[in-house]
Amino acid sequence: MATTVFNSFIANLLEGNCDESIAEAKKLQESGVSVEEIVIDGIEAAMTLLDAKCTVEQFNLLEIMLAGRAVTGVMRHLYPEGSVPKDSKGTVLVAALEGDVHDLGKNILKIVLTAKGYFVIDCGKDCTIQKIVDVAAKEFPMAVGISGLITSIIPLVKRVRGTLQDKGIDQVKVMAGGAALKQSLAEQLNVDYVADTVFDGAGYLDRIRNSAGGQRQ
Ligand code: B12
Repeated sequence: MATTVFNSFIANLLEGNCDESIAEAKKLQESGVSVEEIVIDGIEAAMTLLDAKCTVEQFNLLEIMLAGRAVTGVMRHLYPEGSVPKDSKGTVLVAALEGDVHDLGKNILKIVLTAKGYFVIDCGKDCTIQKIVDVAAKEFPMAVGISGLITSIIPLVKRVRGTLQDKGIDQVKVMAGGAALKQSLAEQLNVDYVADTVFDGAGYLDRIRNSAGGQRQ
């Protein structure tokens, strides 16, 4: 997809213009751009530019928060709550681990998985492994989705699956994603799958649902 199509959308996200960003997203949809492309080539690209803009010398928290609010507004437009299917394909826990306060990616994961038919329990950001274990012991999810934006949480990510298994919760798949984790291999993080995008993650869940037992990837 030619990036120029997204220029105005990205500019409005970066300016934190929520209404204008939603209007641009509508225009893109009307011109035939898919929701997936809007998320990957629009929202993710805008955040990468925001990253380049917010250097240590020029870190503007307000600017980042306003851009985050515009992203949330666009996601609510792309996936209105009424569009959620009634029958759940399975339960998925999502979390950002202790020490990681980034939650835009996790929230997008929650919205997209919900829209794709999964029942999502959001354990929040800065979430302990113990909390994930406690919730998993009660809810018997098919998978846990860890969103990681900061590399310092990698040692914690590596412990999630083993801790669940130690508690006898061994059927649950652990899936990782987010900018700090997606370059790693599943074996390096000790997880079952590393997703490049949220849609890739949803595809993995669909595949493990369809193959009884689900092969480890
Ligand atoms: C916005 C932002 C913030 C906001 C967060 C607001 C919020 N509510 O989330 C605020 C200002 C609070 C913040 C704070 C900090 N941040 Co910050 N932040 C960012 C920024 C600019 C964008 C992150 C983002 O939201 N991306 C957009 C989302 C949509 O992308 P995404 O998470 O990758 O998600 C997509 C996919 O990956 C996928 N996905 C995500 N998770 C998962 C999970 C699964 C299971 C699946 C299937 C898919 C999936 O779905 C999404 C759509 O496809 C990044 C730069 C960057 N380029 O990432 C820095 C960045 C992540 N931050 C960074 C840092 C260092 C910090 C701070 C420590 C800064 C400071 N010095 O105080 C603090 C505190 C961090 C902490 N303790 O957690 C560093 C991390 C460096 C590193 N490698 O560890 C980055 C990379 C900036 C940098 N280059 O230095 N930050």
